[in-house]
Amino acid sequence: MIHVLLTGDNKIFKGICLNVLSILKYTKTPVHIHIMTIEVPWHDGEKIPESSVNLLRDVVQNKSPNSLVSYYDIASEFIKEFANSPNKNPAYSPASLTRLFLARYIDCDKLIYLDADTMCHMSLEEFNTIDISNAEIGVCLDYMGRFWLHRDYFNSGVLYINMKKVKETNLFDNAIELLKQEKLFFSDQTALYKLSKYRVYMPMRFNEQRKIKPDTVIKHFNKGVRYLPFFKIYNVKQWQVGQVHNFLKIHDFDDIYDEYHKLFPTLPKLI
Ligand SMILES: [Mn+2]
Repeated sequence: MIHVLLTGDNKIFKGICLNVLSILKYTKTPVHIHIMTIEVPWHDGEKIPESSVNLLRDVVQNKSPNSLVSYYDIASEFIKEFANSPNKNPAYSPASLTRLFLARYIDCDKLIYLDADTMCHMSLEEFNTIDISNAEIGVCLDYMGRFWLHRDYFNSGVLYINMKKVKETNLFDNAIELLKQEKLFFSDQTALYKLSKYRVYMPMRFNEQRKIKPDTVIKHFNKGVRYLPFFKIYNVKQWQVGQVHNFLKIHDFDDIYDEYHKLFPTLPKLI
C-alpha cells in the first residue's frame, strides 16, 4: 500500500481529483489516499464536503478495488492552534497549513505528500528508489528559492515523509509551534526548512517545477517566470486546461481531463 496525502479547500478539489486520476493511471500498487480539509471563520475558503470525497472514493475503488480514500475535517484542531497565529493568513490559503497536522492523524511508515497543483507522470513506486530510512523527509530543491533564498532551499509541494522519524523528532508539531510564534514568508515551507535536521534531496524529477521530461515522476504546476518576449510571472494550474494547452503547451494530461469530465459530471467543468 502506498500512502498519499492531499490537502486543501473546496476550490482546489478539482485539482485533487485530477491528481488522483493521474496516480491511478500509473501506479498499480494499491494506494491509500488521505484527504485533509478545513474551513475557518477568518477566511472565505470552504471545506471539501465529505460527499465529494465519497464520489472520489467510488471512482478510486472502481478502478483499484484494494485502494482506500480517507477524509479528515481537522477544522477544530486547526482553529485551536492557529486562531491567534501571525501566520493564520499565509500567502496561499490557511488550508495550505493543514498538512502540518499529518502526524497527528495518519498512521503509516512512509507518506507521500503532494500539493493539489501536482500531477503524476509516472508510478509512485519510483519513490521506492529513494532511501529515507535515516531522514525525516525527502525533498526537491525549490527552482527559484535556491537562487533567491538559500542554495538548499527546498520546495514543500512534494514531501516523502518517514513517519516514524518525524514522530520521534516532532518535526511537524515543532513547525506548528514556530508558526504560532513568528511570521514567516512562505510560512510552512520555511518552517519545515528551518526545523528539519535530516533531509534527503531527491532528483528534481520528483518535483518537476519546469518542463516535463521523459523521466518526470511528479509535475508541479507552481509559479514560474518567463523572460521572453517580456518578463512575466505566471501561475497556471493543471485544471486551467485552456492555459495548460495554449500557454504551457502541455498535452500530457489530456486523457485525464476527458476522464475527469466523464467520471465527475457533477463537479465544475475544466476550462
Ligand atoms: Mn504547489
